[in-house]
Amino acid sequence: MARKRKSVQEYASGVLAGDRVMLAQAITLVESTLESDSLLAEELLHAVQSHGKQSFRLGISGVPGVGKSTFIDAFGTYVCDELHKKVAVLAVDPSSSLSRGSILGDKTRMSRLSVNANAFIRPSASGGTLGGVAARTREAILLCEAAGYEYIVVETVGVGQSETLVKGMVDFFLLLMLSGAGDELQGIKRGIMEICDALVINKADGDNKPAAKRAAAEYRNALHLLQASDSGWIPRVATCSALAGEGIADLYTILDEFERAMRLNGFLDKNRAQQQVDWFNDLLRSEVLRQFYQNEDVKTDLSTYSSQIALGELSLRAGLRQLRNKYFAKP
Ligand SMILES: Nc1nc2c(ncn2[C@@H]2O[C@H](COP(=O)(O)OP(=O)(O)OP(=O)(O)O)[C@@H](O)[C@H]2O)c(=O)[nH]1
Ligand SMILES: [Mg+2]
Repeated sequence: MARKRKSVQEYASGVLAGDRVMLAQAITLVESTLESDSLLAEELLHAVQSHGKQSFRLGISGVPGVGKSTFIDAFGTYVCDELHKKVAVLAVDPSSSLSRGSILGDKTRMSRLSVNANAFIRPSASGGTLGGVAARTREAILLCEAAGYEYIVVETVGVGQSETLVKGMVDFFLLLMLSGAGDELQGIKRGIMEICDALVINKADGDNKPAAKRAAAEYRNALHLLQASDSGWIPRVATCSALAGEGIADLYTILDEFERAMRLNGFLDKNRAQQQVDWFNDLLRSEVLRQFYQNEDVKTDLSTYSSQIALGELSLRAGLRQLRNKYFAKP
């Protein structure tokens, strides 16, 4: 597929001017896995990096059907229309690496936000590993911020690894829940409680309202048992109805309180700096592994050693020692 190549300057000035079409094309460029696009993407990210615009990054997770898309539609519309801020919605989709589909960031469930002039919705990048998808989402965040989007929402399905990845790229992590669905079902383990900054019980409407309030009280008690995180922030519990638009403004108040406090105590910047370092280390680690396993000698040795080990002809220790001496020995 022939794409007319633009120069870095063309992309950069379009993005910095907030041109949505250019932004979408720039994201396509950084998502590209073509070696030939890689350097251009690097230069583009460098060219837009010191834009000096401020942003807040919000991660949202929850089991399928909990109401993430409906929530983002309501919340995003509120932020755009009432607070006059620009909102970008991105997604990390764990299923996309398997099916190459993209179930998140869907515009159909975000009917209001998708036509809002202040909003930008980008479906999940597909293909590659979950880590690869997440790496590209992270760069898409940077481009959206350069384009003047002040509120960046990153959505993911709550199935484990993707939450940790999203947590590592946002300032605030919000977990959407249902009342009465059972903690196990919703992946509520201690681990996930520890990474969330707010736990929000959705569908608190109609007959479901009392149960949602009860569940909120229970979670509040459970969260009290956890220690405050490095930031000093104690996770909040709230209820909302994304469908009816109830509780959305209250939730924004919580986010705003967090943002103010974390800018004041320096945690926001400190956390972002740490996320960059962590990210760099992750990428380096996967690059080293990739290079190692792509090496032809390694491939041959690995197949020989594997069959010897399977047959019991070689011990694990001996195999490891021999390969270590061959590939990592000091000169
Ligand atoms: N009663 C009620 N229904 C809701 C609410 N929020 C979402 N729903 C409904 O729940 C269903 C799922 O909502 P989605 O927003 O698509 O959920 P999701 O978490 O994005 O789902 P996936 O994209 O499949 O992971 C839809 O039929 C919504 O209309 C709410 O606050 N109250
Ligand atoms: Mg959805």
